[in-house]
Amino acid sequence: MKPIVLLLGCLFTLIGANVFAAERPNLLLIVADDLNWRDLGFTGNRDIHTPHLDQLAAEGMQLRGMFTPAPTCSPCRHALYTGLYSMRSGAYPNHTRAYNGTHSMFTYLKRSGYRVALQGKEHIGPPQTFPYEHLGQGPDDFAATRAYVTQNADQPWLLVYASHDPHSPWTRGPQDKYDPARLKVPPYLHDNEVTRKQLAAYYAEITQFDSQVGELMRILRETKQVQNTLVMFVSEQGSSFPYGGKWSLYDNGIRVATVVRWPGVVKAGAHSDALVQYVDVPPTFLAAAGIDPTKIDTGCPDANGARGFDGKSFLPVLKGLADQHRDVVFAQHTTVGINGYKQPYPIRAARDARYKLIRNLAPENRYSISGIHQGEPITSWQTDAQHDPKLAARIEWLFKRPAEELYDLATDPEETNNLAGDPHYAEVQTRLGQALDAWMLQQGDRGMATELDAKSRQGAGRQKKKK
Ligand SMILES: [Ca+2]
Repeated sequence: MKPIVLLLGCLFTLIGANVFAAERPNLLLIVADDLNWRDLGFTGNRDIHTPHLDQLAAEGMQLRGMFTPAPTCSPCRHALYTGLYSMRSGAYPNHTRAYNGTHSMFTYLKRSGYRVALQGKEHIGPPQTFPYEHLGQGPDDFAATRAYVTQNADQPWLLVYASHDPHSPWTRGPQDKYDPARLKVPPYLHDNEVTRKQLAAYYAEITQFDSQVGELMRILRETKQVQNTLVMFVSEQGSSFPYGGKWSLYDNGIRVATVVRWPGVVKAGAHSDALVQYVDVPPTFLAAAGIDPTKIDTGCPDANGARGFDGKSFLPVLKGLADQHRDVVFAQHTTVGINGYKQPYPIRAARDARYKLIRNLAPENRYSISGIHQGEPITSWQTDAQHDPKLAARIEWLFKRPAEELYDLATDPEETNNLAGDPHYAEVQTRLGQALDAWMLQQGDRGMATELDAKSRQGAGRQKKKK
């Protein structure tokens, strides 16, 4: 009897494995560039036209608790592709690269038989860490996309589609759709003519990005892969307006609009508020492909010598089996090496479902980079502030902040009422402070010393592409 049971067991395992292999989904990750999570139709902006993304959200699950661990292009993409936080991987300033020997989801999926490619913006390195085929002549080369996804029907594929939109300069898209005078200016921006004009141009580029998403979905439909492809969209990180979020750890900077569409697995029209981070995306993709992400050696140990991912799979959230994933999410911002920076102004943050603690590690310095502190629209804001003390104070906050900031996101989503030092919130401040300390230790993050090392972590990656 026993040998027969054993034989049946083996047969079942073999058949099971084969069936599973045949069902491995294609993986399409769509990444915008400098898109504030609020600036989409489906996240509530009534001025913006994003019909294809709204459709995607209706057909998939919205993850409302997704956060990037870094608010600039290069470190946030490294975290998204490697599953490692910025300090540990060495990819923490902008225009950066991971430590030699670090692997990424391209490595693991390629090893397991996927074809792997990236189309559009790279801004990551070194090339050995990201062994993908770089597709086509830019994001608008959809002939290359179509050729890639139809190359071999027997082999699943991963495609990261990384748009350049809506990164500034805002020159593309249907500008006639947006009348500056009629827009509702978001409350965190100062409303004047310069802001409105720039906002209209930025919105037009968001619609341009949306049309790229429409093209990608059309290709999946026409090649009959719309059922067996997991599509994930992420908004990347905040926009480059002052208070638009980029270069800051406010929610405008680190919160990410995210949709996952996977027919048969993820319920259409669903949403989750579970806290998740970019570092959780590679483990989730591996789990979706039938690979155990807890067995992965990332090639890049943390400060305790552990070699696995910083992230973990949120597949149970996608399947509707869990509504929680993380207690706290983390983020860092490194200013050294950013265009136009004058003094180091390192920032760290820990956020739970309700509160956020931000630490400015060099509050004695002034924060000044070209992106938000120089040129337009800030110059026009400064002119208006000559007769507006409230606006003047708001502008000054962009340059100089206290050592600690604490916000209650439930009552203060714009993060304008700093509760740090308020005895009523002392327990919250201590708890998030301890979580932040533990994270920095695990990451080997030495604060200011790490900030001052940032230039050694720049350059020599794949070519950085700027519009
Ligand atoms: Ca970006």
